[in-house]
Amino acid sequence: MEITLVRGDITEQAVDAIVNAANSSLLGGGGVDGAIHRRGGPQILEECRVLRASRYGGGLPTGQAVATTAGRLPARWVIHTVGPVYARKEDRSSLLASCYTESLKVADELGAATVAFPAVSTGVYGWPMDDGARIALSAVRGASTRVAEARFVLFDATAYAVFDEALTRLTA
Ligand code: AR6
Repeated sequence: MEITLVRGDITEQAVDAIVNAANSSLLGGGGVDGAIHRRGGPQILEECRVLRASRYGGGLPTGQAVATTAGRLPARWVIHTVGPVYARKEDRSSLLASCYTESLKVADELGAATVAFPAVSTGVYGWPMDDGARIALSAVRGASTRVAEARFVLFDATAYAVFDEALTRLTA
């Protein structure tokens, strides 16, 4: 699998699936989640509501992932995952790694060959970017998947530089 890094907005990625850094309610929020629902339109939220009513009445657990279609976005699917909150003691790095490996499992089920990820948990949920990048890249690199490209979409120059350095270290 090829791991690529781009600086940009995940809602503009023409890939098979983009990953959303959601919360367990699946009913939207700020950051990446807000941008995806805003640009993707009401169809995504409608499907999230159905998922809540059918499978996730108690919310989508941290570290798990589930897909909807992508509404008006250029991608075909949105894979929603819930990252751990950095400050909470019960939340562990393995849960952040799980966001990536579970998203790749869902991508395999969908038959998605190209998947774009944001830096899950590194915004509102407070995870330090360098640690978040290391966990993300190791999880994706170690995953057994048929996904051909995992693209990390970093919102700003600092995040891009941190991921670039972490990727260099991982592949050195
Ligand atoms: N494209 C790519 N990356 C982005 C974009 C974008 N359009 N917008 C923000 N980022 P966050 P979290 C970066 O807060 O920490 C929501 O309210 C951002 O700079 O979106 O997992 C949810 O509903 C940061 O590096 O997600 C949850 O309640 C990274 O994406 C909560 O926030 C993740 O930031 C989840 O928090």
